[in-house]
Amino acid sequence: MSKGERMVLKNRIAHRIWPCIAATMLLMFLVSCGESSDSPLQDSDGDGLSDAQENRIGTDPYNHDTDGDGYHDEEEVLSSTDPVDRTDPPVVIGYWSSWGTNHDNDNGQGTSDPVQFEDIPSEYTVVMVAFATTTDQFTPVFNPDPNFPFSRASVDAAHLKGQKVIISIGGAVGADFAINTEERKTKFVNGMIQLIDEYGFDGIDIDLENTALANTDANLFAEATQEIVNHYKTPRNNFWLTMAPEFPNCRKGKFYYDYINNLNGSYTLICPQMYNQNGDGFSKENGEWVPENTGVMAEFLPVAVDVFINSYGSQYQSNDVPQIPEDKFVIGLPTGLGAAHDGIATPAEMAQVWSQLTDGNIIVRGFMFWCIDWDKTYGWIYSNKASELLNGP
Ligand SMILES: [Ca+2]
Ligand SMILES: [Ca+2]
Ligand SMILES: [Ca+2]
Ligand SMILES: [Ca+2]
Repeated sequence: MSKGERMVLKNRIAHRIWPCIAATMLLMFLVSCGESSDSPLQDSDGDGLSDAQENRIGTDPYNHDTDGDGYHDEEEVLSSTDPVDRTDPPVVIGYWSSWGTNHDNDNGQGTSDPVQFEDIPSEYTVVMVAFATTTDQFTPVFNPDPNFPFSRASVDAAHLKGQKVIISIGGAVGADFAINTEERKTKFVNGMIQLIDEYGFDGIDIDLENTALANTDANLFAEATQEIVNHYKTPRNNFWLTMAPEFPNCRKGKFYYDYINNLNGSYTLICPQMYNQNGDGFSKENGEWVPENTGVMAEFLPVAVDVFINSYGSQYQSNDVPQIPEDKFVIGLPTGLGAAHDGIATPAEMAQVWSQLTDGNIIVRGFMFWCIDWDKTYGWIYSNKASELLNGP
């Protein structure tokens, strides 16, 4: 383990311990004074902690999520993460196929082992339920395969495991959204709200691809997204907005460039897909081309992260993407050979990249994986490695 990694780990461990101590001291204080009149129960921001409690532990009594990391103040105190550190907790995100199993014919890996929702390991702290699609270009449709039961009770059970459950909109197949009129926008928003209410999802994930990008108006769709987020965002409810754009679609002139910029300040996490782009890539400062591809991900990923986080080399057309704060940036990868055509990193390459980033003092929020069933097929090596890199062994 490098010095940088040790420092990061040390900081994370310290960050996990102090809220425990703070919470215990707070509890002792409250018990000893019996919540007397000089300890007001007023909870100005409705996050479950009283103003007095918040003043003692150093969180903002007028902001339900002091550090803006998507976990409200009480949630962080109860789970012993640091309520004033935007990188804690880190995230391991996985896509769950509500139809069971995936196959990828190009790499000769056959089909994946299907995963029942309830069997998703707790190493995955955020589960993206794939997918809400459409048959008429604007009404969201979500019909999980009856062989892979999924209901509101599934979401409740995941919450007990500490998992967030997000509905992902789009995907590569059957999601030909074309949100390009006010009428369609309204129908889409109402349909999503109905769907979210039915299952109790914690947020939405935008994964529009292919024709949906060509036929959907980025500005109008950003308005639709904001309306959904506003509908659910309450002091006690951190409704999440995440995105998984294919990285080339973030460039200036492409859908996600405008879409992301329109939603600055509103999104929780952005998880660019760093795979399946047939050797597309980014430029180094000297103009040297660094492609995405299986076998070269240890070279590609640090450059790609730099490009997004630091607007690195934005003088190059390839690198002209929206700047994303590092605590809102997640590296999107496939879980092995069966999960994608190209852009597959091994767990060893993930570790190499993580080490290089942390040595350079870059702490991104975590890893996103397509997909959980292929991770299972390969013995959970991806979620285990990500959890180890982010939380320690
Ligand atoms: Ca409060
Ligand atoms: Ca607060
Ligand atoms: Ca927080
Ligand atoms: Ca935090």
